[in-house]
Amino acid sequence: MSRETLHPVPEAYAEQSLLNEADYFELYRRSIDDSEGFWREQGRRLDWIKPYTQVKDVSFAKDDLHIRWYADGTLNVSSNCLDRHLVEHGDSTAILWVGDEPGISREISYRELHADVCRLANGLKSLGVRKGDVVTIYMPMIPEAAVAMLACARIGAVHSVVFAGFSPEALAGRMDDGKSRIAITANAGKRGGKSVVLKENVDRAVALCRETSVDKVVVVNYTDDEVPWNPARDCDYGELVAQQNDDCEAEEMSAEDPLFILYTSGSTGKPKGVLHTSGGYLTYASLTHEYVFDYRRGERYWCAADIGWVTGHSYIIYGPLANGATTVMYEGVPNYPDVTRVAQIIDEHKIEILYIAPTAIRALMAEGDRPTAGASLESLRLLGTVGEPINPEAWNWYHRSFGRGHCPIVDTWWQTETGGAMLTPLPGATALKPGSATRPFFGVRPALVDNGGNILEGAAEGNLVLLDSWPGQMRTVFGDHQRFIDTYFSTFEGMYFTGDGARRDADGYYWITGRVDDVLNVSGHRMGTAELESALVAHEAVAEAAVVGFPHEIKGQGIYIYVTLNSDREPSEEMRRALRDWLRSEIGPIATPDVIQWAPGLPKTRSGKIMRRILRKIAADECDQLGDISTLADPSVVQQLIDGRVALA
Ligand code: 6R9
Repeated sequence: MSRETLHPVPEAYAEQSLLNEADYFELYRRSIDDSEGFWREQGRRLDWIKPYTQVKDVSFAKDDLHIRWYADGTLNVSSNCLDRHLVEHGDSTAILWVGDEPGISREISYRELHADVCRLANGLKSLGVRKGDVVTIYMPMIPEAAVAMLACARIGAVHSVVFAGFSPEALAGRMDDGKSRIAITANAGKRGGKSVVLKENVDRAVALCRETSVDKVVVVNYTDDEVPWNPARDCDYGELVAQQNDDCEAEEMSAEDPLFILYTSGSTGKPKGVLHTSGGYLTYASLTHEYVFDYRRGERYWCAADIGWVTGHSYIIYGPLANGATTVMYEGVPNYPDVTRVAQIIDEHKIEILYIAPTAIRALMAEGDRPTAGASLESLRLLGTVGEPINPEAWNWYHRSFGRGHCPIVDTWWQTETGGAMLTPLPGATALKPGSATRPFFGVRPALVDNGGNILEGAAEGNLVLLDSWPGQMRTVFGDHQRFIDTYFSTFEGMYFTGDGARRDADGYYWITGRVDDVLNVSGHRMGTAELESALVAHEAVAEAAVVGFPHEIKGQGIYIYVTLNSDREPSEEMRRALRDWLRSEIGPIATPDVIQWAPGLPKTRSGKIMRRILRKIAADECDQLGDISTLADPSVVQQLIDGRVALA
């Protein structure tokens, strides 16, 4: 099937959606021609304590970079997600929590969630947490994780959620960077029938911290697991909230006060603390959630991400709750206890909208018809994907199996940095092409540029940039504003550089071709090759290492590692295992390499730069397409690497 197959907007959508195709074009034009007026209006979807008079104050110029939205307005994000729904919708379900084991679920109303958040907010205050403090959240997918995020927002503390799959070393690095003095965790988590160690990881991380001293660890005693306890530092979540009042006045925050930090990988060095602020971020998360999912109150909406990633922030927590939605929070994994789990959850809870990563779709697709055989899936009306390009085969399978051929699929392209969806279909307005994230959302001005920064017109392929700001844009790299400027605004003058490549077809549809920088996307998780390499060379046996991605059927990209050992070390299976374990402990299981190849030397230019292009070709088994290797300092290493690869296979 050609990837240009067009799926027109289904009739039911064209008639009943918030917007049809003509509406989209009209509103899009307005959002660009009168950006200030458009966003002035959209900001009103939130409740402001002091209404803004200023809307947009932005410059992308490298020497005058500033990004401010609604700057003189004040609000509280948690009030917008909770309090304002209480009068008319207090009893409707805010969070539908689905446990790891089948048959276990819980519905939490807006009223209950509000009370839980207030109690923890008061509890955090009693521990001395103040406005502007950074609170680390390292939690399983349980309702307390959402409560913790919202409680921070309520008192003006800045949360830094760290994915519970990260190692103590990675957690410590993030706590240090944020100078975080308090962590919220659970004794353990459950995922796919296994227990996940959390509190012990926090203990180890706290001991590793160099830049901060963590004086409080709040622990949800969620499972029966016994964990070591330090009475001077550890604090039982249940006891803490039991003593608290269930009302807590929300802190008045400026629109530009920080809401959260979320660490993400870049092409160089250690992970960056992406900082998002309050008013603009919530406006954008709420607006995109409503329009991208064509969301109506009362519908059950399931974003199957983890709160450790930005998708969980914007589309499990902030966007849906700002809109008074019922958001499903699932503790487990898509294939536990078996591959029918996702379909069973949809049927059991009559879920209308499913938003999930291509890697999960591909993993289920590998099981043929089994994941949806015998399921009704009658309640579903819309599907979505996020995190990586979806190949047309997986798109078609998703459409046919879960979508029963009639549910549209919104393929949403965005980034931790963008706060919300940027290129995306709107289900009532956009005819779909499998594999394309289609068109820009309101207020978004994408462009393609060549390597010299020249804007390409019409059908073209190039570097994806954004020409103007939108309210959900990140504001800085926490603690390192220069890195923010260098990373995003220095490659192409006056433009935000996404790090992605894309193609635009004759219909103006965008097709993301993947990262053009040294960032891998493994099962939708971002990983910098530099981060992996610096962890590898920190191992006592390693002299040098280079990491590249290669095409992987399920994960999208796999991790391929070339290692040169110190001269007194010998390659062996045992060494391979040791390096694999090392990466898992330095970063986490998501950094487990797929291939480790011993490299007597690496292909370098005369100036010492590793030519990754060559390493990528070898890893992809495209040794006949290496291109020009004459600029290498020692071209003979290439043949050694090719021979080494053959020996591996
Ligand atoms: C939301 C999220 C961002 C990177 C991004 C791009 C890739 C995300 C995509 C997609 C193709 C899509 N990406 N969505 N590529 N189509 N629909 O994933 O944020 O973890 O920061 O990753 O993911 O390469 O630059 P984040």
